[in-house]
Amino acid sequence: MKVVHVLNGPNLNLLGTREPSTYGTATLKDIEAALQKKAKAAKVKLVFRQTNREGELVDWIQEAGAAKAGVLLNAGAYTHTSIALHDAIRAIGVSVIEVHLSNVFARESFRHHSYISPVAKGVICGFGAASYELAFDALISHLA
Ligand code: CA2
Repeated sequence: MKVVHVLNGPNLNLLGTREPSTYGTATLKDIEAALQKKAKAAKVKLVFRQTNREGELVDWIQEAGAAKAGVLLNAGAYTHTSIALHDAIRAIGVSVIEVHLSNVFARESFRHHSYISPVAKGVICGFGAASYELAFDALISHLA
């Protein structure tokens, strides 16, 4: 059975409570429920996690590598700062798709650079909660 790990970084636990004009009204639970439904239909095991800690994301990326799982990663603001996440993705040799709710390129210039993109299979951003679903579909067809 294919396994997909969906890893979410800092502040994404606040989704649906603030800044709806930037991040939409769906909560992280709503996004997880939509993905679990798609995973069930695709007969994929889905692990969905969120943390505010950079090192925990590194641990989870390594775990995904050990499990040979595909990864959807929304690293939040660590996208723009973390060489540790870049190195972890490089090291594991499984496919990682970078996901963002917002179109980071239409926002402040400090969000235009990503340490994840050069080591990701691809990037999906700007479609709100649907970014996760689009990324899931892309990962499944890539893994097939
Ligand atoms: O658009 C995305 O998904 C981001 O990864 C979200 C990050 C941001 O730093 C990235 O540049 C783009 C921020 C997540 C914060 O989420 C919040 C949700 C609700 C209220 C406040 C923050």
